[in-house]
Order: sequence, then C-alpha cells, then structure tokens
Amino acid sequence: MAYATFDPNTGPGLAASVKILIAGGFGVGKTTTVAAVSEIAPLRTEEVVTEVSRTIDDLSGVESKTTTTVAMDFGRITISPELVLYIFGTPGQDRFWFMWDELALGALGAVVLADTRRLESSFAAVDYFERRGLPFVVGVNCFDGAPRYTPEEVRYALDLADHVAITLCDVRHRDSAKAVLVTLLEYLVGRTARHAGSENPPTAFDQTAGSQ
Ligand SMILES: Nc1nc2c(ncn2[C@@H]2O[C@H](COP(=O)(O)OP(=O)(O)OP(=O)(O)O)[C@@H](O)[C@H]2O)c(=O)[nH]1
Ligand SMILES: [Mg+2]
Repeated sequence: MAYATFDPNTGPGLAASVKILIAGGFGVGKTTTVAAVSEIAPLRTEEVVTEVSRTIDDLSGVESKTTTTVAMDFGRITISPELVLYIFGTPGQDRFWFMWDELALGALGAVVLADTRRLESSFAAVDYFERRGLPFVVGVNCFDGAPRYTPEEVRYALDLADHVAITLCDVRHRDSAKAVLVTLLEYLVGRTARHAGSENPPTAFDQTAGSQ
C-alpha cells in the first residue's frame, strides 16, 4: 500500500505504508498506545463494561477498568517521509478474538503488550502470532506500582525465543510508545535483510498462507 506525499525538496512522492497490530490481553494498554502515538484523532470503539459483562469477561487485576475495546483502535504515525504506519489495536476480551484474523490481514508485524501484574493475560497473543508466523516484539508496559522485571526475566516467564525483542515502556508517553514501534520496525527490517535472496521472503500476513 502507498499513498501520495509532497516533499518540498523532491516534489510529489509515494510513502510506503505498513500495517501493524497492537495486541495483548485485557487492559494492558493497547488503546492507550494507539492514542499516544497517533498523529490523527484515533478511532476507538470503547464500550462501558457493564455488570452483565463482568460475569462473562475476566477482569481480574483490572477491576477498576470501566470501558473496553469491542472492535478495534486505529491510528496513523508518519515515521519518515518514506514510511507511514497504520496502527490497529486489537480488542482484549476473549469474546472478541474472532476479529483478530480480520485485523491481522495484511499486517507486517505486531507489538504484544504485557502487564507484569498479569503476564498470563498476554500468553494467548504470543501464541497467536507464533502459530501464524507473524513477527512480533514485546512491550512490557510498566504500570505504576507493578513489579519490575528485566527483559530476560520476562522472556523466561513468557517463554519467548531469543530473537524476540523485549522493550520496557510506559505507553502513556508518546516517546516511549513510539520506541516500541521503532523496535518492531528495526526487527522487521533486519528480518527482511536476513531473508533477502531466499526463495520465501517474508510478506504481509495472509490468512490463507497461514505462516511465513
Ligand atoms: N499507570 C498506568 N496506567 C496505564 C498505562 N497504560 C494504560 N494505562 C491505563 O490503564 C487503563 C487501560 O488502558 P487501555 O489502553 O484501555 O487498555 P486496553 O489494552 O486497550 O484494554 P482493552 O481494550 O479493554 O483490552 C487505562 O485507564 C489507561 O489510562 C500505563 O502504562 N501506566
Ligand atoms: Mg482497548
């Protein structure tokens, strides 16, 4: 995908646009991340957590959360005149997982956010991307008062492969959230370079292909 840009030095051009996902368990900060980095007013699909949904959804550890994403978040960030990221935040509740396959179509990679108070809530997201072969990095969103662990301790707890980058962040702050996106981009660029010349170079996620 590409869209027109205008650079006063070079004139009209085309910026490459890349789709990435922000994923992870309930309440880990996905919507906050998209809002922090987006240069356009982010699209949100927040709905109030009702008494009825409290009996269905797992709110343990984040009982004070009053809203939840029911479809997706969407935002955009220009990394450079040549590169624009379209960022899609996934819903976190189990009952909305059927949407993940649609959201993942065409994505080049994902950020899995984790909350050290509830690391297990991000297991399913890690598993989802590992099974489908979609490259991902992990952002450990350091909530106030949450236990602090080193990236290697988080790697061990989440059973992550050595090549999966892990970044500590506070996604309420734009620079911190953006740093996680840059880590993902660096990982994708390095991965593409490693695959250069191979018979099966990495492509955007295609559900029909299953993995890459
Ligand atoms: N202290 C602290 N609060 C945070 C941080 N990130 C998010 N929050 C707060 O935690 C709450 C949850 O954030 P959301 O961004 O809605 O989480 P989510 O992952 O989109 O949640 P779901 O869509 O319901 O799965 C919000 O009230 C945020 O303000 C953080 O890094 N530190
Ligand atoms: Mg959300």
